[in-house]
Amino acid sequence: MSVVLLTGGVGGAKLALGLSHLVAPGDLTAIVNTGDDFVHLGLTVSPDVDTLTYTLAGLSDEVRGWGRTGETWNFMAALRALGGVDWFNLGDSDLATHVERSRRLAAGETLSVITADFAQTLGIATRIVPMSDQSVATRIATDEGELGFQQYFVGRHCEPRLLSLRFVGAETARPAPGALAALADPALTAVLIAPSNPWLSIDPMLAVPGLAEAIRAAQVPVVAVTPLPGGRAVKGPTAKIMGELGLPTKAGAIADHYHGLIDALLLDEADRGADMALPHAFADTIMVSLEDRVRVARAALDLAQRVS
Ligand code: FO1
Repeated sequence: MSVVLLTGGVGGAKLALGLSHLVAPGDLTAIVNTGDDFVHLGLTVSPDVDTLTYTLAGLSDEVRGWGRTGETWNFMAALRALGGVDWFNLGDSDLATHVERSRRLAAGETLSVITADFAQTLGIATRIVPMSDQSVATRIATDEGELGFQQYFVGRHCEPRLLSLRFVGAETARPAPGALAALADPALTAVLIAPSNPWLSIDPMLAVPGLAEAIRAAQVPVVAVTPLPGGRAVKGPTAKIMGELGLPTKAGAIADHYHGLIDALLLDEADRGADMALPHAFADTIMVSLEDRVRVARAALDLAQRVS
């Protein structure tokens, strides 16, 4: 059984960890959003790739939801003392990741190779594959003008009203080789879409020409896990964005968004009573403990098997 997971950051990393307990080592591939990536202080930061890596290595800060556990902040304090830019926080250990990644990128290596090496060094069996080795930058048109993803998300705490999104570079980007290889694997049994923000985290991936086509060509069940249990996002601006896009904050709007891509949607127990033609199942999708993560992963795999 080989499984592909399309994922953004924190929620997707939780599901990836659950899946890693059910799928044989090496048979799980997480294709990760890189639309949030940006160059900050001269360093290439890949937040979702790092969240996956730190989570699967047992190094993530569970409370903050990003960065490393046990982090220290001497670099930020020193930067602040110099009057430097401090709206985006880079912890001391996390900084090593960005410095080493940036050095290797400048030397001509791809994000895929660097990410795979980091994962191997940290003892991670799951393949962590960026959606593309070419730059795709999510930009958000708001009532305050167009903002880069991190400017919007961290700098402005998602407060401006979102009008539309674009993914700069997507037209000429290609899916990372590891993403296409995982989707073409004859042993592939399911593609799962994490409970990540469909507009901010999954759409950048689907904007890379060839990725959605490769998912469809795999001819395996595609199952999304709702990012909106009971009409509310666990964390982050999904519900706010849906409102701003004029969409009802209901499971049906998630099903509509993924229309033509998914075969089934895993809903939360709080969504019982939802009016949905698409095949679906219910589970407690809130992931706090490791058992929760494994439960949601199992429910998603069971649903995939049911619709296969
Ligand atoms: N999120 C914040 O809310 N504030 C930060 O200062 C911040 C720094 C940061 C540094 C490295 C990293 O990998 C992630 C970081 N994040 C921070 C999280 C990140 O901005 C978002 O959570 C993701 O891009 C959305 O998935």
